[in-house]
Amino acid sequence: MHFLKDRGFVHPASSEITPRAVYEQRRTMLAALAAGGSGLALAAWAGREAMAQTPRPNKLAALPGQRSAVAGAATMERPTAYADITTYNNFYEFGTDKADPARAAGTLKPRPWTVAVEGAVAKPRSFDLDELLKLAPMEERVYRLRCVEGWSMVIPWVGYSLSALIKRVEPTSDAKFVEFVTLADPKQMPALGSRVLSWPYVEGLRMDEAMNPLTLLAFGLYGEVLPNQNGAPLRLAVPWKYGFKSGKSIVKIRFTDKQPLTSWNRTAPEEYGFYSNVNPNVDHPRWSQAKERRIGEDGLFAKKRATQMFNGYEAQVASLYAGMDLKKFF
Ligand SMILES: Nc1nc2c(c(=O)[nH]1)N[C@H]1C(S)=C(S)[C@@H](COP(=O)(O)O)O[C@H]1N2
Ligand SMILES: [Mo]
Repeated sequence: MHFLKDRGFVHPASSEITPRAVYEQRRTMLAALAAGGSGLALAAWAGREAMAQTPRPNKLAALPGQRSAVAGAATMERPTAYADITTYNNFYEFGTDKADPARAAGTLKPRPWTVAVEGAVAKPRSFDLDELLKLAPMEERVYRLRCVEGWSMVIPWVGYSLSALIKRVEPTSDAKFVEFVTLADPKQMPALGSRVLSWPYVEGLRMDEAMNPLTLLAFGLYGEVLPNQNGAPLRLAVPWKYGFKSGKSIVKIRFTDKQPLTSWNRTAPEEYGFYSNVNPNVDHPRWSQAKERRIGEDGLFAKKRATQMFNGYEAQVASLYAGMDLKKFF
């Protein structure tokens, strides 16, 4: 089969830290803070702790990643459980129920896989999955994911900045936007007959958004290759935008001079704009975006969390939108 289980792999990551060690580390840190430690040290420590809480679930092939140096790449929040991340999904090609993708995506074949990179670039070409896996060092990045529906998760991805791939193909001065086209194969995807969306699933970013170091080409999560339902073998993770901007199972990346017509924008233009930055002050026409339900915290007394501007990545990305009316460009 495509992905052999690989339990023998020696994974030298922080996942080997025992819960006990993590607990001791926390005590040390709190003591240091009480003694006047800096917020920066706390942030660095919390990031490390988040990584330490992400052991491999031992279900798929290992895909370790080194700690990322990208600012904002390690949220302090506790990662959502692997079981939740992999059973509560939006992947409409496999059905619209949250449980459908985990149930039905076994028919997706993530190998062999090629991604065509074309359009306004000096060096258009196709990349085989194995080439993509080796194109840049894999990093672990713990990102918040905020779905436009009002729920969120914290996902420890493995991947590298999309910019690494973009630089390889040398975009021309005509490249103002990037279009992402995902797989649409009725033999592998049972729900392509449904008309909830126009297929293939198309998404897009402005060139500077695509080049931002936070924009991640993800190949794995929790130290393993992506489960099919999360967009195997590669998908995007754009943490400051609503989840639907992060297309799963990408087969084509096209550079254009025009803003791409995305599937959601085509289906419901008054509800889903091109930018779709997470913004608690701009409501969806049919519901508020001020709060979110964190998956895994849905007990009887669980409080909703306040949604943060740019999903908490304001320091890293607000400058991309300086001077823009975010109510107009929603
Ligand atoms: N191809 C494709 N990509 C997709 C979707 C989809 O239906 N098809 N759903 C999007 C939405 S709405 C969200 S919230 C995220 C969910 O990603 P996850 O299931 O890995 O959490 O994937 C996005 N990418
Ligand atoms: Mo979503």
